[in-house]
Amino acid sequence: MIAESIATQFDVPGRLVALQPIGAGNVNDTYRVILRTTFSEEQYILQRINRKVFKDPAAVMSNMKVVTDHAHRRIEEEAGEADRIWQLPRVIPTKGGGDYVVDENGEYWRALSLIASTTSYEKVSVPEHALEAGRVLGHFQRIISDFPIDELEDTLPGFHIAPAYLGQYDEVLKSDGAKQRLSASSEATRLSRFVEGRRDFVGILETALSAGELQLRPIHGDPKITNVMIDKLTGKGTCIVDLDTVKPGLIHYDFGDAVRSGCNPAGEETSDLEEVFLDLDLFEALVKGYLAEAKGFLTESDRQYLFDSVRLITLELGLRFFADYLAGDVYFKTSYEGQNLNRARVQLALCESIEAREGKMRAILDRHC
Ligand code: GN1
Ligand code: MG
Repeated sequence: MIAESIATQFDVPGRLVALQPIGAGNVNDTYRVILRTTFSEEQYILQRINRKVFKDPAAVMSNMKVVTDHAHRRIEEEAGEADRIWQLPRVIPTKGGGDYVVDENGEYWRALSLIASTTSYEKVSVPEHALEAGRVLGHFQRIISDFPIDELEDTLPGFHIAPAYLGQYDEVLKSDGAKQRLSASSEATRLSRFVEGRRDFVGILETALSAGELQLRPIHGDPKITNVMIDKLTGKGTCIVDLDTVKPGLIHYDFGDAVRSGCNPAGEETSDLEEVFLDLDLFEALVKGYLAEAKGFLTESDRQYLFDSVRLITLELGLRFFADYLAGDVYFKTSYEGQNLNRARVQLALCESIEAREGKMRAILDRHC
């Protein structure tokens, strides 16, 4: 197996004992690597970067290196005053001193330090967890907020640009395969109507950016709940992982993504739409946790768009899953037929629930901002 021969090329002592696939993640392939020496055990995370998604994996690694170096420094500087031990994985070099290994098929592999004694969850059911998710995102955004964006490459052009996803969806709809899938399923037809009714809303953040109301900053890009690591000993959030999409963007993409994944108790993969809703108690907790860190760098305009970002990122992900289903599952990994359609149903049901709670969500934001 290729992964095994790759696993021994990083600068970690010991003989390889096991390579365990870690299921989470819709894009990259991830393994936990276990090595043993005569005296101890070493573990680290090995990942194959999905080249269909990330066309320039070297740029992904370069961003990851500079941002983690910066963040590690900031964590160290603040360690004396912190209420917890913040962590962030580091890129483990290869034995030759590089940041990644390219295999014989041209695939890129990287090694990251494992944040031991932490775990993450697919779903959130208690406000304490949502609060930690908000806090972890706010902390990450804060410690990278002074990193110059012109030193970051755009690893995924178009990522979170909602009007561009709508454009891709329109392109996909022109193909025969998409037309067939759409007409064969009443659910798909229903979703397409849902999207149609929201075309005017899709440009809201990009318009605010062009108008100078919002500005680009370094962002995480993918702060979904499974990327928020919770310390098993203290129950506190101590780390955010999955730094592929760190790049210049709007902090709103992150806030919206954290809320859509951290305040829907049913999670992304449920098939029971009745269970899907935006839980206001979870939302209030997440907002509190986020603002505890983010209050200092948010502008008045930033605050004005926080509610819209939640609605938009949820709609956007629904649209992305839906377009991928119609295109024949070319982007997100799937394990059963129709999974991307189901994921789209969940996100669009969540979007509807968010719309129904707009007044209450805005009131919560006003109370805490
Ligand atoms: C993908 O790889 P993963 O599972 O962390 C996707 C995110 C979506 C998420 C939905 C690069 O993230 O944008 O929100 O799936 N990442 C990319 O589960 O497209
Ligand atoms: Mg990711």
